[in-house]
Amino acid sequence: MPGDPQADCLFCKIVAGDVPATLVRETETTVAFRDINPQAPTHVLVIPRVHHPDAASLAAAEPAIAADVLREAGEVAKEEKLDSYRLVFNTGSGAGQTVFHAHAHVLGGRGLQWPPG
Ligand code: D5M
Repeated sequence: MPGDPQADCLFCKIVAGDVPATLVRETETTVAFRDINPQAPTHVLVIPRVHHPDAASLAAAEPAIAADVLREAGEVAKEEKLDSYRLVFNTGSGAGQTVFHAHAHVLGGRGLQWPPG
């Protein structure tokens, strides 16, 4: 079923507690944890507990949970005291997506260039 945990998904394993992560926040529908390979002083990933391969698929299937991810990204930024920050949803391997479970990158704590690479 869409949304069900996938045995081969790293982020489903983090949701299940089978792979350790440095948790920042948790809600009924989302988990936020520090990126293992930070690209900025603050680099947190916000993921839905349900499995969908990317942000657009999540929004199409479960829009309320997509909204939860966005709200939680804002809460992370507030807790990390970020005046400015960037939300990134890499979608597809050509855009750098490596984990095919929807996630928002919350990046901040340094100047961020535009356009991104
Ligand atoms: O983002 C996937 C991100 O996931 C990437 O920035 C590394 C991060 N990552 C990979 N494994 C882990 C673990 N175990 N803990 C925390 N963060 C992790 P993408 O947009 O798919 O490239």
